[in-house]
Amino acid sequence: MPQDKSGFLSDRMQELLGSGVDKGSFERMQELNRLMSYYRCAMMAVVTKFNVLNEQFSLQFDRNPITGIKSRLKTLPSILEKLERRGHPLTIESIEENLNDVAGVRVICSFREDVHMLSEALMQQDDIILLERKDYIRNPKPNGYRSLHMIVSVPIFLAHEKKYMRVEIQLRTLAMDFWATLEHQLRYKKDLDIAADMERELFTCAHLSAELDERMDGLRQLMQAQNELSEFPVIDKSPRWTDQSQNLR
Ligand code: 0O2
Repeated sequence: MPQDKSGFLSDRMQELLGSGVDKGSFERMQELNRLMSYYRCAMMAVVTKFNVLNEQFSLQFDRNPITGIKSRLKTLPSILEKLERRGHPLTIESIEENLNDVAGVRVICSFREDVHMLSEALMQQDDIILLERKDYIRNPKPNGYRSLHMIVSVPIFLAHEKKYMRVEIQLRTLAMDFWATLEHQLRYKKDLDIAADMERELFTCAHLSAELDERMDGLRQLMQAQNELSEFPVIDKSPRWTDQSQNLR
């Protein structure tokens, strides 16, 4: 983004909505609000799907595979910046056509195997279309980032029509989320190129968090095996905490 951030934004807003307060710009503003509200509905539909899966799996396995669900809508400045960076037209149609991550849902899981189990369970639902899948758990990013990303298309049911909207879903474990959240904060706060030794340290931390996931998976498998052999299986009767927060960060 150029030096003068507010100047950049007001120029791009003008391009998107038109200059001055006329009928055209008012209509475009309404159209933009409508689009953002469709994205919000799609986001809510995906959150509900995961809440239902969590409920069902917690009955089946007597534990919650999901420890938290967060969601966010991309802000207008961030939408404009991304369209510009990718060389797409700054129009309302272009947002829907070219951006996959205006609506985002992040699902935090207890264990690694829950991530893949939940993604498969979601994809078995016949109203959801998978557009893209990136498995950064099996193939982490060079900096150590791990998560499972999916771009899906979900229907929202409006008064007189059914409309498909795209939502970006990120599934990760608590350990992956811990690393990604802090890494994002460190990068964001600095807002400059990260030093090579800091990069290495972050990579080491990513490796440690992956090891933690592996060991916790091992423990869970061990306990499950013991439980299966036991005459009196241990059933977790403690109350379940649910995350009601709706913000990605
Ligand atoms: P925000 O506000 O978190 O959404 P694209 O999504 O099209 O821009 P790309 O690179 O194909 O581009 O998408 P990718 O790799 O699927 O990653 C997109 C999102 O994943 C990012 O969104 C982050 O949320 C998360 N992510 C990807 N790489 C990293 C990383 O190295 N560290 C952390 N902490 N998060 C990462 P945004 O747009 O950056 O922001």
